[in-house]
Amino acid sequence: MPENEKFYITTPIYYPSDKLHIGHAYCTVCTDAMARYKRLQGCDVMFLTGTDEHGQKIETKAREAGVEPQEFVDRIVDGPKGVKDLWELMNISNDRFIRTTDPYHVKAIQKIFRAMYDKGDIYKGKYVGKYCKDCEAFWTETQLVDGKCPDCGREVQDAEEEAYFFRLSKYADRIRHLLEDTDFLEPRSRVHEMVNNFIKPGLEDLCVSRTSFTWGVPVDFDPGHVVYVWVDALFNYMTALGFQNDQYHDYDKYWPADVHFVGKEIVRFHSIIWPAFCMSLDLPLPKKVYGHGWLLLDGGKMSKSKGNVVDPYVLAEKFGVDALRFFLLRTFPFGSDGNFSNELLIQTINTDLANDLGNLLSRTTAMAEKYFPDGLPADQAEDAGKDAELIGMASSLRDKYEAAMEKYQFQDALSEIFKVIDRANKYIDENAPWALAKDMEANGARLGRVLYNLLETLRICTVLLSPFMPDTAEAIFGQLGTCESCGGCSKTWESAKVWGTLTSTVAVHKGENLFPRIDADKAIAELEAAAEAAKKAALPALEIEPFATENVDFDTFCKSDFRAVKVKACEAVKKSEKLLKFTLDDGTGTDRQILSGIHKWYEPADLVGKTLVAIVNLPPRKMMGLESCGMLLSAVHTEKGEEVLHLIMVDDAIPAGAKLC
Ligand code: ME8
Repeated sequence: MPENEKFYITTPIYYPSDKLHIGHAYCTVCTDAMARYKRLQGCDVMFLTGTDEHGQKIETKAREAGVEPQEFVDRIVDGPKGVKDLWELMNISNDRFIRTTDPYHVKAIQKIFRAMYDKGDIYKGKYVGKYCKDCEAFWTETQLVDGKCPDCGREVQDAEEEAYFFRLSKYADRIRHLLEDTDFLEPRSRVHEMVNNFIKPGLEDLCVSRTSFTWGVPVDFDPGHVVYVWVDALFNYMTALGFQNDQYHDYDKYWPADVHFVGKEIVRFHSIIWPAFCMSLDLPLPKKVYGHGWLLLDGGKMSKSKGNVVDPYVLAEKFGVDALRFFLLRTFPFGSDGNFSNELLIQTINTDLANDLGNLLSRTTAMAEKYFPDGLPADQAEDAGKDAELIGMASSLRDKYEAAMEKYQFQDALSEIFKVIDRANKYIDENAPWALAKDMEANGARLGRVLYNLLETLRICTVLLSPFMPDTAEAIFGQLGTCESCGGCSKTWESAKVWGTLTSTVAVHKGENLFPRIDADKAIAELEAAAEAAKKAALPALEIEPFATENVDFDTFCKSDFRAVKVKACEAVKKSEKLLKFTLDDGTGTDRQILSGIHKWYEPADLVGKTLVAIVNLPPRKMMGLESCGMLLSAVHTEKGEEVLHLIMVDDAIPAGAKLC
């Protein structure tokens, strides 16, 4: 029992993004479940998250938005539906939130950079190589894949500038030993990736300063240089505890971190570069880095730039935050990639929560309330033959759950809980409480015991579910009548292993249905409509075609004969959805017929009498069997992704046939 043991856990610090998606929420929800589990065990937990706010990418985005970088990040971190809002929505219980623009962090980074320089691990040189702006990562030619960034597949830029370097190569052997001979990095598959892709080809020194932009921590002893964003970012795990600053005073208590949870694409930074920085300063290494997989959508990584993101706000509003948290933790093995789909989300909610847990809870509480409205009877009759298996499973659940949680296998921990829930549902059918209730005198004591066993099983499961669905767990405890007399002792970690903790004469309070079944077809249609609307809303309000880059000479231009024409008649062409047939007065005395594909924007009757502009010396062409002699001019642009067209209408005072030049 790790009571009062310290446990320090972190998420990566997020790039401020105006569109954090369910993939981002995944890592933080998993970290939160782990932190809550450790608190349940009685640990003294420090759970840190935050934002990584410096770097060229942010500087560029701020410039595009027409604001200063600080204003830009403030808006995204603190603003409506910003990073902090999202964590509040997802019920994230972080103890601390660091922003790398916090002044205490900035000053600490300057001291840290200087300390590594004084030690001789940072030296001045010249950087020649490639840089991925999106990943804020430097690459050598040989590390590129098809000439592109090996992490995100985007184009890289040539980079050449005076820069400071960190002697990463010096630590290669120690890092290799750390990776191969200890369980510092998990899951194990990530160790092979790191050793084969980075260590074996030879670790090169790392460029740790930039001069081509200014949005970063200035190197205080060399103006013009800013500290490479990953130095700034990685040390957040220490500065947030008070390392090299007086803002906090928990460094001695919590460092080294027990585990850093990080996505697989940033394992390199956390398992090679980060321990090397710690080694350079002779600081204890974090105990573990766990590289989790990605949530994929249609087989690809969710990312805003690909436009395939899933909005956690929409899902949480529709299904509830706890159901969403539960889905993320229950469905995807933490170390591997998983495919997100709305169908899977709804199926998981319906199967596990509505059917299995929901049914167990509502059947048990409904029967307990109906048969024993004032509480279960004190006199209860055991039937060891019928009860032993359920009691055995519920009593041994905590150990199995703990074994899975200690390996960060949230899916397995939940699976163990649901095996017990499943068994309890069968127990109801086997013991048919409704049949026992027919003769209360003969069977009342047995019925009392059956219901007690079910309530006690539910209580144990709920204690262990609480790190995953904190609010729901409280609501279930309320319905079970847990802790009304004991003052909290039946919700504890200790009590999850002690069968019989619930007061035997407990009175339940059947409440609202916590897990209503979702109509999958309806919900999916609504989600798709919401996604479509969001996609549209994200499109630029107005788009105009790029201007022609090739010049046209004056004589060629003058060959086009533009004339004012008056609409004498206009009708839709039969069997065509697009075409309108115009009969036009072009001033020659002979009617001119022009066909134009504009029915989407105009009703024929509305155009009669209008003065339009036509180019009249195009060769005639046939459309739907009808001849078109010329073309009407219109203006086109795109609005929220939709093409919009306006016919060019000119002053009616202009006579038919007048030449436009
Ligand atoms: O990497 N599935 O920040 P970030 C699962 N600032 N996880 C995902 C995901 C997906 N589809 N998309 C993103 C950074 N993530 C750095 C970290 S730490 C010192 C600096 C995860 O905002 C991603 O893997 O790009 C990472 O762990 C986290 O979200 C933050 O990503």
